[in-house]
Amino acid sequence: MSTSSQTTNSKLHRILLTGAAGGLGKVLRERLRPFAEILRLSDIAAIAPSEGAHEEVVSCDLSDKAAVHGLVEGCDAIVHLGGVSVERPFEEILEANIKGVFNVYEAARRHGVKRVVFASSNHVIGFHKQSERLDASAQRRPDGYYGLSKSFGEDVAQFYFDRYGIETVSIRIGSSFPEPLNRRMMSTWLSYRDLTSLIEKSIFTPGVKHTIVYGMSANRDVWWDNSAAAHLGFVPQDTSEVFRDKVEAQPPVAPTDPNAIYQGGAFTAQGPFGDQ
Ligand code: NAI
Ligand code: 15L
Repeated sequence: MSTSSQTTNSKLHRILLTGAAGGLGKVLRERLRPFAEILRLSDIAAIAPSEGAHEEVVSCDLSDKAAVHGLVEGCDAIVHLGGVSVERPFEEILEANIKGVFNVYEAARRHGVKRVVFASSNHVIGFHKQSERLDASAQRRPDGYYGLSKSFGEDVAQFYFDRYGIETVSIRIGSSFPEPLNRRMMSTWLSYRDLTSLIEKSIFTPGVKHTIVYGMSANRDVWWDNSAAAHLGFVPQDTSEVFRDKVEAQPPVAPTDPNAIYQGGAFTAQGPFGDQ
């Protein structure tokens, strides 16, 4: 992060947001506005046009190396949300997530970007049981090609810190939606307010090296321990408890259902696809 382009302690000149047309991207388009003079919004899908000089809209396929290098040039930090966000055939994951994350970091290296916030996922550790409590050093147990791609992304982040000093916060997001959609998400839910706060901390906290943090609100029954990321100063403000009655009105989940066994829930049983 170049201090020369930092206008205050809490505002950069230009932040790149990939995945800007997605569910979280649309939310963060508004919520990241205070953190940069210019937000560069990018996606392979159509994005609503720029609403003023504080926004730049750039269409880009993350698997296109040259396009990504152009996209990253001139940015002070990258919030990398773009990619396939569910379990899909490996070839799709390979292009968007694996080549995509590599292209983003190579471009960051070439263009001197020193801070990345990487949208990792709980599916990096999805095959751990819900009875386990994990910290950031827990063995990774990806629950599919998607989880594998996020695991690769975390390794890329570590490599680019060790080799080039590019700092990253990898946020293993639980389930970030307006409200928890099922019993599993009572543990994994991350409110949009808490997501925004965590991204703010991830952009501006000095000296994060490569930090892994679990993205969850202050839920009652959690599986993850964020003490290794205490330096971020992230204190979640919301809790899934306020939705408990609504969620528990849903039919019970069978004890043999992956949603009741594994931290990654149904992702542990999706695929393979076709002949893979
Ligand atoms: P989303 O699927 O709504 O958004 C992802 C965006 O990436 C889409 O707009 C899509 O068009 C774009 N994209 C896909 N392939 C691309 C490519 N080749 N080039 C450029 N853009 C491409 O997902 P959502 O929910 O907004 O999640 C954002 C990020 O956070 C994703 O990386 C996801 O894996 C991660 N995440 C989200 C969680 C959640 O609960 N919403 C939980 C864990 C991780
Ligand atoms: C994810 O990684 C997905 O991107 C999101 O759509 C949810 O399925 C979430 O995990 C989850 O585990 O609930």
